[in-house]
Amino acid sequence: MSHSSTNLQFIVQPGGSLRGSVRVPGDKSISHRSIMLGSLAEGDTHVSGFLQGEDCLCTLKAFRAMGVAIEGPTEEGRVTIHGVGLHGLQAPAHALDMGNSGTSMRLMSGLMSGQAFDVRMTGDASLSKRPMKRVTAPLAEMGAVIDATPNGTPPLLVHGGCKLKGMHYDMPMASAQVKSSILLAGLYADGETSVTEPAPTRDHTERMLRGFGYAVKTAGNRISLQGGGKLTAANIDVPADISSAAFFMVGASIAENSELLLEHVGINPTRTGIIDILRLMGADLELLNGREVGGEPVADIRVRSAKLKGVQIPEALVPLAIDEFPVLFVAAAFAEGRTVLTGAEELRVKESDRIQVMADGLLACGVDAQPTADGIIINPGNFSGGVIDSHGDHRIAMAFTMAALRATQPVIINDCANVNTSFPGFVDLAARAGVRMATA
Ligand code: SPQ
Repeated sequence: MSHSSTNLQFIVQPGGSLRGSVRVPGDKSISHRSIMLGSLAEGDTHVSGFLQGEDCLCTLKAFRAMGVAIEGPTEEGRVTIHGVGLHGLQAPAHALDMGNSGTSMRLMSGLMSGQAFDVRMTGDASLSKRPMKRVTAPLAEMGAVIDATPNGTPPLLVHGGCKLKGMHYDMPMASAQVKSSILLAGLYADGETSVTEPAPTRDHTERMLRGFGYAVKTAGNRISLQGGGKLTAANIDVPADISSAAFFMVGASIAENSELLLEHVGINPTRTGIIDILRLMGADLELLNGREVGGEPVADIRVRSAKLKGVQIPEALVPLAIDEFPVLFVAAAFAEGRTVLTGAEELRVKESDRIQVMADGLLACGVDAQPTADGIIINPGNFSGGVIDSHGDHRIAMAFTMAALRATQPVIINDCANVNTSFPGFVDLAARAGVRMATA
């Protein structure tokens, strides 16, 4: 699956500008949740703009394997889910393969804890190294029984037939996946389940639960719900993923003579750290035609080339831009003055160790990048080009693709097949916008 052709290479020639209009594919976080809640709802859920990336397709196939009839996705991203209700899933005949997707594994751990049957969940080489104790430990406090490897990594065996009880969990790290996993288990628990988060994280689970008619209370940093309710089918229009748009925001900012319109981008305030940080760096970003689509704010974003400056990134913005740091480090490499990031140790447990892998890649291209325990220090200048190992991490591959726009030598990126996990069609879209790239 996602790691089968690890040798896909991006060969990106230096220079170019980004121009025209681009609509990047649908939001990954919202697409996952649309399948999960649509499957557990009563009635038919119609989704448009669904992300047909491998990660979301893993979630879709998992629910099909548990007896949910799902039509699509069509070429335009339409999916119809014939919901079976919160108690209508059936035991799958085989282990559920979550591929490269941390979101699938962690959110499903919560949901599967409430089922009557056992479920085994596996993942690829990268997912098999990611920490799962952050969800299995609090879920065990609720009464779930989940087996993992001695390191707390996948594969997981979630035992069925456990009686869950509601509880309060004070989250030690800012993680939307941990929050969502516990709240989704809470649907099956007796009484109230609540979490407090140390900093705001993406709130798509809470928004979508409410969209499906389930009461979720948010009071400051505390989010709570009562078990035993029901979900009612709803229609979901998935906006373009701001995490995918981010590559083009940075590309158009650093490449000379660029002017790019990014269409229909989700601008949920728990996701817009990339806009705030780029503006602090002096980027020219204009939000146009703001509107609300299916409970999520959306806008078109116009980006023009700008002279960027290095900044100390405010820690409060870190969880709001957590997936955008690989490409933000590229912006920093072409800015004037040093950029310092702290408070971002979570980057070390993503699809790769994004601090180390980005530092290695920047160094390979001639940039002074010093990794720290919880961040990085980037002294810009001297980006020539070079050979990058993406370590199978989609966001590393796409970040260095954009760096080539300002390189003086080609940028060759290895192990790029996993770009398909979040951004199918990236190569064609980037080439159409002005990136001089080919694959081998
Ligand atoms: O699904 P996965 O592999 O964890 O994907 C990533 C990504 O970069 O695409 C993280 F590596 O996004 C996460 C994100 O970092 C998606 C997510 C969600 O949909 O709830 C939440 C964030 O993770 P976390 O651990 O901070 O909760």
